[in-house]
Amino acid sequence: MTAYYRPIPSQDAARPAHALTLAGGWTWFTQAERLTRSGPPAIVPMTEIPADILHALTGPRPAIAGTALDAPRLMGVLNITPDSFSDGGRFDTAKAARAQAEALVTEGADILDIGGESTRPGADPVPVDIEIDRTVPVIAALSGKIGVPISIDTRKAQVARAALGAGAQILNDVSALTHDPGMATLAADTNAPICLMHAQGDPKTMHQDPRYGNVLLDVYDQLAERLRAALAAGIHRDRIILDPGIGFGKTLDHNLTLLRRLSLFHALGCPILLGVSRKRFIGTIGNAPDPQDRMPGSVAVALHGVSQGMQILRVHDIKETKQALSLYRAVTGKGTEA
Ligand code: HH2
Repeated sequence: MTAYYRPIPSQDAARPAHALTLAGGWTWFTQAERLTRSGPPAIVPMTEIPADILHALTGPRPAIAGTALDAPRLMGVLNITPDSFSDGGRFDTAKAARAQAEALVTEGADILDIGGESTRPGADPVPVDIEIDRTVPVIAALSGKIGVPISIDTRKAQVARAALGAGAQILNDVSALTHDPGMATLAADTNAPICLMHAQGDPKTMHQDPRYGNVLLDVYDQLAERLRAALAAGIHRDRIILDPGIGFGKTLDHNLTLLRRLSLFHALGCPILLGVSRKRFIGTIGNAPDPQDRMPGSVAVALHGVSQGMQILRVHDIKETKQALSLYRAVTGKGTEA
């Protein structure tokens, strides 16, 4: 019976001398929750965590495109699309997109994530040339001038290659190399850091009755499998970010089950990215049908992600999240610099 070990993270000021630092970050742990597919969870001391998992849990995460991950970092979302679920049509001219990019950086984004294809449930795929036309001129205009790395949110190697050519430094593939095999080769050849996100199904159909045996452990196993595939393709471990893919082929209950035990994903030994900003479950629980009204709920869940040690938060509302994060960091005692 495979056992999974989820560190129980704490930021309490009363840190025991023997506590271990989680992933070189801002949380510590002395215990783990041992999870299996058949029995109830059990809380075990860290001495019962197998050595290889302990190594994965405690190793500091290397910087990504020059961005250190020993503190939570904010990735600002910029969708240059007519149909993204929350900002579609707002930044779909090059001028508006550039202005928004500059605003996000001024407000405190550490990374800018630029996308030209909506992946919201039910979205239609966008042809490569259109995705390139939307994103590449904006990336070219911003690159080297905004002081933070740009990531390209695409599933397609041709788009990713053009974006890297224009100055993007990070790849964000919501299909985790399954949509276009060329992505793996591109990431391996260019050494560009890449985010591999879990999704069940593709955006067009993923919301139609998604099912899991055990959503937490299934997503964990599938991300572990994607990580192995990336390593086998020659992508260096230091260049890989993993993401449980909140909202991608998941019901409200699936999302909540994942969010409650996010720290499990640190056992994969890579930095974790969390994208919850303005997503549907926030509207459902927070009684906010309009995505524009979901900022407070998004900030609340982002801070929960920080308490679980998530290194990168993908958010639309940088200014508000930055303020919340600064205060959260100040009162939880690990400096005020984040
Ligand atoms: N979510 C969205 C898009 N890309 N990438 C990662 N790594 N993780 C996420 O959770 C994620 C993502 C969906 O949000 P958004 O970009 O705002 O909307 P749309 O796909 O409609 O453009």
